[in-house]
Amino acid sequence: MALSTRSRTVLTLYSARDCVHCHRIRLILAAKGVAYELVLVDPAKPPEDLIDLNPYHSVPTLIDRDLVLYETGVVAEYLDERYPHPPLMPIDPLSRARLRLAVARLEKDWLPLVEQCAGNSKNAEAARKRLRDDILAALPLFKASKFFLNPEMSLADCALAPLIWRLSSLGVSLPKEAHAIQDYGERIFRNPGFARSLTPDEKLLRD
Ligand SMILES: N[C@@H](CCC(=O)N[C@@H](CS)C(=O)NCC(=O)O)C(=O)O
Repeated sequence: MALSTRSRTVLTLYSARDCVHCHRIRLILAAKGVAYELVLVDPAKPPEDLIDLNPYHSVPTLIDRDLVLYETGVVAEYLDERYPHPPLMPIDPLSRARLRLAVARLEKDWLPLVEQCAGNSKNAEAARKRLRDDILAALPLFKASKFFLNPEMSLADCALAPLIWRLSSLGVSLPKEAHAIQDYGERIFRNPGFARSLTPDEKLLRD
């Protein structure tokens, strides 16, 4: 499926139908207007070609001619360097380090909770509470700048927005006082690139 006409398709992305990690990569590609072939797979039953390409059989997996990349952070940084416009990282080392640390914390603390929120078990309820509490504790950061820790959209937003998009479908509701977080999400969701980043299944996750 070609998502943009700005560049010829040379990339293939193996992606799940609903996955925060894959969504992060689709959002980066959409923000940069890069066309690619999207191969939707069931991560529980990876196809033979993905098994041959990636020792972990995981998605997202990106193919750029002879290069095969996996691990979402590696793919994200590669795409930002391979397609420098618009840049999704600031120029100065201090801001870059701050954003990288924010992404590392997201990957460690928040994104693993997404899978744990599924279902009605006590563990799922605990994961929803932890996600809600953690996000609310970060409210001042959402108020501090237009995008996350940065005046422009960055790789950190591409990691965070897929999570904010899913909150209500995960059963995590935020109080009215936290409208800065909803406002932050809306700023990204109303960008045409965001709509292009969604699979049909992900479109249904939010009204
Ligand atoms: N460490 C991986 C995690 C990505 C991940 O958890 N992907 C899931 C789909 S949402 C997956 O491929 N699971 C199947 C597997 O890992 O075998 C990354 O950063 O890319």
